[in-house]
Amino acid sequence: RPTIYLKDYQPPAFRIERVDLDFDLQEEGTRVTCRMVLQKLAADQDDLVLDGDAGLKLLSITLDGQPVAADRLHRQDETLRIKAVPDHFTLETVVEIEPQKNDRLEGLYRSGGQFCTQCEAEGFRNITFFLDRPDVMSIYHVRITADKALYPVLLSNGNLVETGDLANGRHFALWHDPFQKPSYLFALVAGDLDCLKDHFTTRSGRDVSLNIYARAHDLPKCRHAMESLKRAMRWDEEVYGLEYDLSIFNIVAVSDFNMGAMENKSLNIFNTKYVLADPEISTDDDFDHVEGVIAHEYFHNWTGNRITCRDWFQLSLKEGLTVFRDQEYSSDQGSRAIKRIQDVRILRAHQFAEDDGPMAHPVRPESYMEINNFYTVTVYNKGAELIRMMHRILGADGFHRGMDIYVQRHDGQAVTCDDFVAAMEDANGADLSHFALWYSQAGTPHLDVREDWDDKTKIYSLYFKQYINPTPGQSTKAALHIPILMGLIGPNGGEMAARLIEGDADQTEKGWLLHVKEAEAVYRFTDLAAKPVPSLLRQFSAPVQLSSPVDDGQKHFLVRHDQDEFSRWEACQDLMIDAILKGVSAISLQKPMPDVSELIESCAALLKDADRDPAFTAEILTMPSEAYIGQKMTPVAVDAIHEAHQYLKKALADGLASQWRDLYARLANKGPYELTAEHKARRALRSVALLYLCFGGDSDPALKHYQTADNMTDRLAALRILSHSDDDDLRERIFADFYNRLAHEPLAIDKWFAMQALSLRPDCLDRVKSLLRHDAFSLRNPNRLRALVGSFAAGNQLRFHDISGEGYRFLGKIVGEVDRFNPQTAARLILPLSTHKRFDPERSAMMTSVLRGLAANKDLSRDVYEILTKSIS
Ligand code: B3K
Ligand code: ZN
Repeated sequence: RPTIYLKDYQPPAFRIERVDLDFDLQEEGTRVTCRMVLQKLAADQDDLVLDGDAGLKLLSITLDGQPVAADRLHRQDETLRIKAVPDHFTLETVVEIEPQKNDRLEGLYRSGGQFCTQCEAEGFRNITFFLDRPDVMSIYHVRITADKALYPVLLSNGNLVETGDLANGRHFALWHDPFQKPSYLFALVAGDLDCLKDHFTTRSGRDVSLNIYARAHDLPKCRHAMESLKRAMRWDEEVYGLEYDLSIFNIVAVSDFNMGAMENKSLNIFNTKYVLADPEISTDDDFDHVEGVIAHEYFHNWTGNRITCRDWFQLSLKEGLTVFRDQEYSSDQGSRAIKRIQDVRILRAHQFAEDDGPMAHPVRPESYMEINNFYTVTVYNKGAELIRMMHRILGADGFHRGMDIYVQRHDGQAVTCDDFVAAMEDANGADLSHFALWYSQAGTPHLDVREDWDDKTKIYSLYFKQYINPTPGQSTKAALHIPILMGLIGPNGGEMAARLIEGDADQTEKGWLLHVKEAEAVYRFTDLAAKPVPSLLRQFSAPVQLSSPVDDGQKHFLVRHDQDEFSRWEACQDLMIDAILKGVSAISLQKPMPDVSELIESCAALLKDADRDPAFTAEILTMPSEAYIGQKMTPVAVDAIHEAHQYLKKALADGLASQWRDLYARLANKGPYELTAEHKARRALRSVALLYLCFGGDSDPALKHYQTADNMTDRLAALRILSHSDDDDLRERIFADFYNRLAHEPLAIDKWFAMQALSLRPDCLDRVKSLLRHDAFSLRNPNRLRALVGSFAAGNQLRFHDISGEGYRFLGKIVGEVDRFNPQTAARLILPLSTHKRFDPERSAMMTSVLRGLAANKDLSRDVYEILTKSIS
């Protein structure tokens, strides 16, 4: 199975000036006619080589109207070669495909009685023969014909040009997209859908009709998405000066979808999970996710669609940038500090782990076997961190000047990450060549910091040392340009003014911005009356692992006094992590558990002050996950981590029992549910209080919470607690109640499956296995599969990694089955096994034996094959 390399990139040999697609949608097969006008670009190329999946049934092919003789055609692997073509010609192919049997959910497929497409990255070649690569951009005309009663709605990209009725109860629609686009942005939808309509007037006065298509029953749940869309459209005008460019913008909700959503030009297709939002089925977090993904896909219209990627190695060009844009958008809608905390949690839990495992790759990868495996947290979230660092280094104004140049220069083009960096440099007269190493070097930098205080000279020094562990294919690493935002805090808790006498840094409103660029760097500050406490890496200004000179006492001080909220949260998390790690070693040495009274005191102080910012208090009092603690040690002490985690939770529960009780009572719902920031913050903190309140083993408050809930946030908070209960009757009763109440809402039932898969009860896996046979379960629906199997394997460290190895074997079996029809989702599901090197020899051996067992299958997909070979080697 071939590996594709960035260094082998060749520009396309042909241009497609125009393409006319004709879809004849039938129940038993779809005929696709594709007529393209081609222009040769490379004079030395005699043959045209088109991409086309092996499953395409070629019915006819003509060149300038003449059938192409069989001896001029050569089909091999996923290509069709047409020998000796002229410089400029029209090629027409007719193929038959079977969307009704397409369970891969790539290309054109039918799901729940409707047709839809997913073409990124290389799905278009499952629809027709084409130059299926992002640097071939063309103008599309699309005609769709289908049964009118079954598929009254017919959609594609761009503007609707014509519709009409045909014989035999059929009808057609003709769409024209005036913007050039690569094939991955093509989309088609046909179905019986209702539509929520609205409109938006752009700042230059263009009236845009906005439509969200969904099943009739779900239409009321589309309002939040619609409001989010309008806010995002306005925000992009105000912050980036980017305006929407057509008079129509459509969104379609689909329940069988491999990913979150897809930014097809003017026809975004969404997983229902990221469009539908309703208090009865969605938590407050779900509402935020919908808003974030709606914004993300909309923002792609400029960063992705108008300006796209030259090749798939440049994926972060559009994804990192667009994630950064959606993060900033969300920060502007709610609390910036909390958004940052949540984003850093995701980065650390998933991206740091990826960087530390066999799939580690740079933000701009150098090679791949299957591109779908590279839609990763590294390309997306670390990619967004790179953009964020440039934003910080250049300042907001400088960054926006760079964006303006990027858009002016490259509109309508397919470009590279280097082009983006060059625009930033040119707009600012800056040299980012050293910084750009972040794109090509994989691995999370470690930054060790030491301090020194000279009481005589009153000079405070900080010594930085950076290193990156080797990653696959990159054994040596160069020092990176790491921007460190920091402050110096005086004994009274205030920010200390100081003078920098050594080191490369800028003074900013938020503190010093240090530019650590070498393997070692020294900074010296003077004009200080006393030894400061350093507040390092404020706002998480760089995606690094920092080991800081700050001791426990100083951390408690920072929790109280740091003006940077992210750093306050960080200091408190560090203290919790420390306490748990000490607990883990106490368990293994059979020593008494650590004294956590000081931590309890700090938390008590936070609770006293809870009303000032309840949402922040909820974040800071939420303990780090068991999986995150696992990242801090090798091998991961699965059971001891759980025990130490429970120990700290119990200590916080008991040590602050009366505070939790008071807080819980004080935050009680005063009136019905509202989706305001104030209500959301109150619900968040109250859920945390409930968790600690029940931790002693008293389920009553959770039961009452569940029974009186008038929204999913409250209901799920209670259900999560009750899912661990060893009171069988209670648990069965509540889960049955939830199911019966919400059986008609697939997104709620996904939660029902997930909560059972995340249970810490010893019988969790048995329950998961029996749920596989539940009527409502199907391996073919990715949301359901992820809810049950994905949650168990990726979210339940204690039970998945049970020393029996049953969890591993279970996952192996499911992945083997799913891979036969949906490789993309199978490949994601297997990832928890790829971390076997982080576990003890016994677990590691069982994990690799499952991987090897799977690898023995000759029919593995390219997707799963790549993960297996990289994990086992
Ligand atoms: N660009 C799509 C992801 C496509 C994934 C293909 N395997 C969604 C997004 O990032 O906006
Ligand atoms: Zn995206």
